[in-house]
Amino acid sequence: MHLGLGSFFRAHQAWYTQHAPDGGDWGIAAFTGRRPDLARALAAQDAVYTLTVRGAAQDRYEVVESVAAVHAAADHEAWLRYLADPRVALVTTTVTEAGYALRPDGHLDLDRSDVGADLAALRADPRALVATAPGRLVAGLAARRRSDAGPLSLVPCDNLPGNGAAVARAVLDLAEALDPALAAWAAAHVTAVTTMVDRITPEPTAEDVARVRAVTGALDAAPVTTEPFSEWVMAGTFAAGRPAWEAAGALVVPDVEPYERRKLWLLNGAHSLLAYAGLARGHGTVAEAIADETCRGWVEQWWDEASAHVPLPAADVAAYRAALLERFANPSIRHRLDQIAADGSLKLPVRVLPTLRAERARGGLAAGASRVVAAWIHHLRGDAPLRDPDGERLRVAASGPTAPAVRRVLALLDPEVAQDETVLAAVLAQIEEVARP
Ligand code: CS2
Repeated sequence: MHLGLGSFFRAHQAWYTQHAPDGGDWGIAAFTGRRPDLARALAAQDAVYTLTVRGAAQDRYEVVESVAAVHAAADHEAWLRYLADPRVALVTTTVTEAGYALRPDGHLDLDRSDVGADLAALRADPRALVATAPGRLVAGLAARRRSDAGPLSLVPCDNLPGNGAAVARAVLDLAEALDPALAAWAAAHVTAVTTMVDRITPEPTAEDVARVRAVTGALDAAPVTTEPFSEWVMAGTFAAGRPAWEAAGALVVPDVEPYERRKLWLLNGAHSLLAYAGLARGHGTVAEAIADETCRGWVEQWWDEASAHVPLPAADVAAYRAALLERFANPSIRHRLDQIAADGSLKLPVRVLPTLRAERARGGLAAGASRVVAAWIHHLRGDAPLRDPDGERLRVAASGPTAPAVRRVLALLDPEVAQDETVLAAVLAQIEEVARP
């Protein structure tokens, strides 16, 4: 099963399943996170879709058939029915960083109104329709326990460090609040696998539909476009088996952390920098921003700083950086900066702050890291619509005279960093720099 039917899942986990030698023995029942549109469009074409893999020089078209059924979130009865079936072995999730509803301390935010509403609904009726990812997972586990359907693994595929432990925390915290016996059952029967996922997959456009039709003749209302590069690294126990994803290129390792740092800091950190600095400099896409010498120099500086804390051989990191430059410059992938700019309050703490703290601890200036923060604050101070779960609070904190605004935003990000006068001064100077035409 999959929760979070969207482009990335269709270009990544579904693609690996399609390419696993035993993929034909498996099928994925995929559920949308919120909006039902994609489930409707895909259901009308038997959940089959075209994946366009766009390189700088040529495109490849592939028909993906590993998704067996698609459902809207509202089809909660189906969700519970599948999870009560012992043949279901895995639930992969792509629900964004915000979707796990975790507090900065890593525990489920039971004060969040949607989480509280789900808890109340489940207390009243275990089959009630719930909205959040933790709510849906816990409702599903309760159904699985009632039917004694056996072990299961959760496989989160979002850009969170230690995402296996994170989803386990979210689920166990909610289960504990609902029914400690359910939490005990889940702890004994459900494992959470940690993953690093990577494939740049922008939101599809009407142009994708037209191109697929023109080139392949297929009338596909929901094609996906992605890049040739793809990585999936995982660690942990699969309690009820899995497709042979490693035969399709996935890596199964004892520890994901080195890969996770490399990807979250170098790729995603640079993405956030390009998003905020690039938008400030009038760019619309990653390819445009990386072609701008100034942005590119800032990215290199950030990479020099972050690389020092990636526990992989220097040659590997250098090769990864070179590949990233090519991936970012891929002219066939229109990856919009405003899409990446969303949810900065959740992204910066995992993409940039670890390097900032590590650099300051060893007496460095952390200018590469602080520039990402500066570009973000500049974005918060602008008048483009903010997409962030903490948007209202951030907009207020970021308004008015610059120096106190920077201190207020930093305090929301990390109170300790907000006390660091060196970082404050750097951020102030860099906001000016980012804003300069
Ligand atoms: C991007 C990611 O939107 C974002 O924040 O940084 O979606 C990025 O494209 C993927 O992680 C690439 O694997």
